[in-house]
This record gives sequence, structure tokens and C-alpha cells, in this order.
Amino acid sequence: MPLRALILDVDGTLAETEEAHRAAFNATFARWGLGWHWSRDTYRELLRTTGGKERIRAFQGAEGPLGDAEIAALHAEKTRAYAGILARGDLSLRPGVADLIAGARRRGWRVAVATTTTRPNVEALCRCCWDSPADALFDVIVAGDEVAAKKPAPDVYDLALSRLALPPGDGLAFEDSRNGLLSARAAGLRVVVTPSAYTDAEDFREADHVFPDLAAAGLRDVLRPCRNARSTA
Ligand code: XBP
Ligand code: MG
Repeated sequence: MPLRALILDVDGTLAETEEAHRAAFNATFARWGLGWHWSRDTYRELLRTTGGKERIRAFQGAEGPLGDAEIAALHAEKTRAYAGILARGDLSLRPGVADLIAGARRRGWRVAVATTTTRPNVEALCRCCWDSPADALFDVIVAGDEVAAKKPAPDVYDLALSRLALPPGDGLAFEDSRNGLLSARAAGLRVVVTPSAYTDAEDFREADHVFPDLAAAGLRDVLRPCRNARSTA
């Protein structure tokens, strides 16, 4: 089984980011005087809609007060609030993430990101957790607004594979959510799922492997039979 690239989701997979996203949404709603506050329970439901702008649109419904331009402006402010929260530096990578990426580098595999969130949020996370720019960590970064359809559509994974110039059989995706799993599977990738705080009750029956986190001993067994890209090039 050739393996040449790991393609990783960001939110919930690299780190438990959703509480920072939720805080950024709520702080922005308050500044805009909307009278909205997303509780944990509400947010768990709302996460079924991927993408912050899409989530706001779904929450307010057809009769909501905000038009598309206002949603875009509110979301841009939310993105700045999220960067401010992460700049405080109190968010960590999930167990096993740093070792997985460092190990992939040693083995000559390429490493990519396929995320629903925006590029500035990927930067903020990389600065916070690695003290490094995202480009120095990942060969390819695909963010949600670069594609026509967000997860569970395959678009972000299709674009990541196209930028890597690899067929799906040469990649392995890492996800934490059902929407992400379906997106990666629809792109033809094998998928490892590590459920996160907000996705732990979701259905992952289509996953190739489900582990509590990326430090799980079983992940080494998944990666071990994969031939080193350098020896197969
Ligand atoms: C995560 C998301 C994102 C974040 C918020 O999905 O849906 O929308 O919650 O990000 P996944 P933005 O992990 O499957 O990519 O507000 O920047 O859209
Ligand atoms: Mg995710």
C-alpha cells in the first residue's frame, strides 16, 4: 500500500478549537448587539453546518436580520476575535499530532491540510501551537473559502490531492467529524477518525480506523505497513 501524503483536518483534529470558535462567535454577536448567544448544546447542533458564515445563515433562518454582506462582515470580525483568543497561547495540539507530523517528515511523506475554516485561522493555530508559520509546516493548505462546496462535499480534499499531484490511493486523511469523514471518503481517501469533544457521539461507520486520539498505539500499526515514499519513488 503506497503512502505518500497525510491530509489533515484542522478544527477538532489538530486541536480542540471549537470552544475558541464559539467564544469568538459569541463575543462578535455581543459587539453587534444581536442578542444571540450560542451555548455548548446549541453549538453542538449548529456544527452540523460546516463553515462559520453558513452556520450563522442556518441559525438565523430565512427571516433573519443579516444579509450576505453583513454575515461576511460579522464573520471577518469573528475571525479576528478567534486570532486574538489563540494569540493568548492557551490552546494545545491534541495528543500525537506533533509526533505524527514530525514522523511523516522523517519518512518522506508530504503533509497537507484540508479544512473548512479560513486560512487566517490555520495561521493562528500554527503560530499558537508550533510557533511557526503554516507554510513551514504543511506542503499544501486548502481552506474552505477556496472551494465551491464545504464538507461533507469532497471539494477541499479533491483540491488538496490536486495540489499534491497525487491520486487518493496515495493519501491518508485524518478527521474528527462525520462531515469531514464523508468529505474525505467522497474524495476516495482512506480515513482515520479521532472523535473530538463536539463530535464524540457522531456515526463514523465509514471510517477505516477510529482511535481516541493520534497517540493511540493502533495508529502505528496503520502506518507501519505503508511503504516509505522515498523507497517507492
Ligand atoms: C470546522 C468548521 C469551522 C469552524 C469555524 O469543520 O466547521 O466552520 O467551526 O470556522 P471541519 P470558520 O473541522 O470539518 O473543517 O468560522 O472560520 O468558518
Ligand atoms: Mg474537524
